[in-house]
Amino acid sequence: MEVLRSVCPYDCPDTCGLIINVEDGKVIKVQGDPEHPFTRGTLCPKMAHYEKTVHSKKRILTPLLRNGAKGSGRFEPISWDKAIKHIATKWKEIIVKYGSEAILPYSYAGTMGLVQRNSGHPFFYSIGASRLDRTICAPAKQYGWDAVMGKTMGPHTDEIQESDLIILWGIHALATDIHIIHDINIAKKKGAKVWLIDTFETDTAKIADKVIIVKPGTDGALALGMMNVIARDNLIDKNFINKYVQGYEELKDNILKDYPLDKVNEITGIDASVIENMAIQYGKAKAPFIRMGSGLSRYGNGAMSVRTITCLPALVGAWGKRGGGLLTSTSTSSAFDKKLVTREEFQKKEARIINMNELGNALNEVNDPPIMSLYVYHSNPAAVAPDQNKVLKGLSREDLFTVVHERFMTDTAKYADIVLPATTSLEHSDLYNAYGHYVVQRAYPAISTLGEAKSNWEVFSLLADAMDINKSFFNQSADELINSILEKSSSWLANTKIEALLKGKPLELPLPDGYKTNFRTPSGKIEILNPAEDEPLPRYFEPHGDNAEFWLINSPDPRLLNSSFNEREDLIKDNRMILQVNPEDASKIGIEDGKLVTAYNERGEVDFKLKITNKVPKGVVVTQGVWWIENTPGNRSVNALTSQRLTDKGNGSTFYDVKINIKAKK
Ligand SMILES: Nc1nc2c(c(=O)[nH]1)N[C@H]1C(S)=C(S)[C@@H](COP(=O)(O)OP(=O)(O)OC[C@H]3O[C@@H](n4cnc5c(=O)[nH]c(N)nc54)[C@H](O)[C@@H]3O)O[C@H]1N2
Ligand SMILES: Nc1nc2c(c(=O)[nH]1)N[C@H]1C(S)=C(S)[C@@H](COP(=O)(O)OP(=O)(O)OC[C@H]3O[C@@H](n4cnc5c(=O)[nH]c(N)nc54)[C@H](O)[C@@H]3O)O[C@H]1N2
Ligand code: SF4
Ligand SMILES: [Mo]
Repeated sequence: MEVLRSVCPYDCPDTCGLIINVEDGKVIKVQGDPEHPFTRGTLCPKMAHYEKTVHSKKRILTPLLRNGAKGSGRFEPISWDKAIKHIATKWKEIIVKYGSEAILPYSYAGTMGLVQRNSGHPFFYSIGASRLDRTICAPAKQYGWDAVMGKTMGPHTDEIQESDLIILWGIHALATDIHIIHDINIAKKKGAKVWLIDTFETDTAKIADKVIIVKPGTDGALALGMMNVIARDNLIDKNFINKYVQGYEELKDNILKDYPLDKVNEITGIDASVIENMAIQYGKAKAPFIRMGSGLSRYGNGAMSVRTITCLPALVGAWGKRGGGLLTSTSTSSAFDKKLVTREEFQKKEARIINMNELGNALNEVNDPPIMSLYVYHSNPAAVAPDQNKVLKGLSREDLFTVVHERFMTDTAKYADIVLPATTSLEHSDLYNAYGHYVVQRAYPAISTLGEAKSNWEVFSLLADAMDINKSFFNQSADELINSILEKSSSWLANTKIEALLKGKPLELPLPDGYKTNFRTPSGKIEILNPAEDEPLPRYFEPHGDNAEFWLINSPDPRLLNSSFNEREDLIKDNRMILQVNPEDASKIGIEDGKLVTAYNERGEVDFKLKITNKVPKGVVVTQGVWWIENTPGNRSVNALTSQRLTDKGNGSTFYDVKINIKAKK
């Protein structure tokens, strides 16, 4: 038996180090790497049996050509040679007839490795395809942080261990950032208190001392209310503000005038006394630490909500204290030069940009040129993109030539003209950086490729050859490309034990002394007042909403990762597509626990199994997970209800800014 190292490739802040046991070319066991400083030897339930995904009977193992209606999932095997020739011929025809922008790539986060994730970029730049604005996740969160903190580095997760008040704000850590619980538990043993601020009582409430339920999309108002009390009671850190903060006096005038507690109570649904108490405890904490998730940023006011909350630690000087601060995400991207993969310079002229959240519109509306071909890789837009009915209508177009490179027959793959089989992360090489900690790692293949599967990099090399482009760049292997990136390593990496990285070991990047108060903004200070913004000071404005009765929260399920892991019967045997509803709301509509209901709004109708629970407040309903349609009780999954509307800044998705009505299923 061989024991090898690898990295979890999924879009999760934890980016775990893996220990893989291989016997006769088969993965027989997967464990967390005890030497990985954040993983610390444990894995989430999904990856604890990654071998069931890697060796799943549902893997696609040969190229496939459609031989039934679009969406039917009927295909016949073809050779790689034929598949690549077919695609190149079609694309050459489309380019002659409509121009290269008629081709649209669609990819996101099936694998987070630097090379495999980005290997389509140099290819699509070279052929002049339309560009995709990859904003489905949380660009509004980034925007809100940047508006206050600029390029300041996020605090190390070890800080949490030293905090006396940890606030999990819009993050279901038990599902989406499970290893942070380790740090929280260390702090709790020393007496720290933990608060959870969410729209309903998630399972993360189990580790919290206090759960604060806020109306969807109103966190910005909550933060303004807290700041009002902090200013009123002079709970500020004056020295810190004088030295490091821009715009406190201006903010103070505004919040005292515009955000009295009764108004904030009305907006957020939280009692004025609770807000007051939160502010006082936050103001008096020695080293309060906020871990902010993405949930609250997926609204029409998401960037402003994040920006407002990000001002809180500045008022109380949390940045100056060991254990204090606020973490939205860490950035390790400057460790490796991504541009060596993406190669924007291969573009001859700037092609148009299409927002990935607006795929439904892009495929259906009149465009010049129209989108005539879609190439999907490591993403499943038919399930994960908002406004599913529009997306499926577009994918059904007979004149749209769709290619999907996938490991499984996803909702999107079922609409393809050609499906290409993809490797799993244990079958290819890559470099990984993280967004929830400061560890980077290189992974080598642990097993040979299964069937005829090929990695993203390999497929783009074949396509480049068939399209006669950039042969010298695409003729190198993924390993050669990785080595060339490491040879030109950043100064950050050069100061480390790079040999450990080459051996496939996790490598913690060193943080510069005093980084927490090195504010990388234009003014060099924390910019509560940001003169470059059209709203120079934080303020509250309402989310989009819809003309319907209930807010629909549709956030991560611990057993899935976006739509990944739908192949895993062992994980998802039961409790799929549950809609959690408050008892009073359920009795008002006259619907019973365990029965099928239909949720609907102007965009679509989706069937769920009802669960009546006090964990959800009145006026809000909750479903978790993005399910493949074959795993739902009806013929649509949750995104038939969500909207293509964008965030205030960052062009992001607004998944939770959605309202619905509910009726018993006929
Ligand atoms: N198991 C699992 N892990 C995952 C994922 C998954 O699908 N499953 N997805 C991965 C990806 S791609 C990402 S981006 C991250 C996301 O992970 P997180 O950063 O945790 O963010 P979200 O998943 O968007 O939502 C987290 C919480 O925000 C809450 N929320 C929604 N609206 C509001 C609001 O207005 N205010 C407040 N305070 N809370 C609100 C939701 O109820 C939810 O509990 O997780 C990653 N990890
Ligand atoms: N309703 C609702 N919708 C959401 C969300 C939500 O909270 N609610 N979350 C949103 C968020 S935060 C995100 S980030 C997006 C994510 O959306 P996606 O990036 O589309 O993520 P997945 O659904 O995990 O789909 C990834 C696919 O890539 C495939 N894959 C894995 N590795 C490889 C590989 O190496 N090569 C190729 N070619 N394929 C591979 C997997 O089999 C999988 O089907 O979803 C969004 N959608
Ligand atoms: S999904 Fe997240 S928690 Fe689970 S193994 Fe991967 S990185 Fe770790
Ligand atoms: Mo995401």
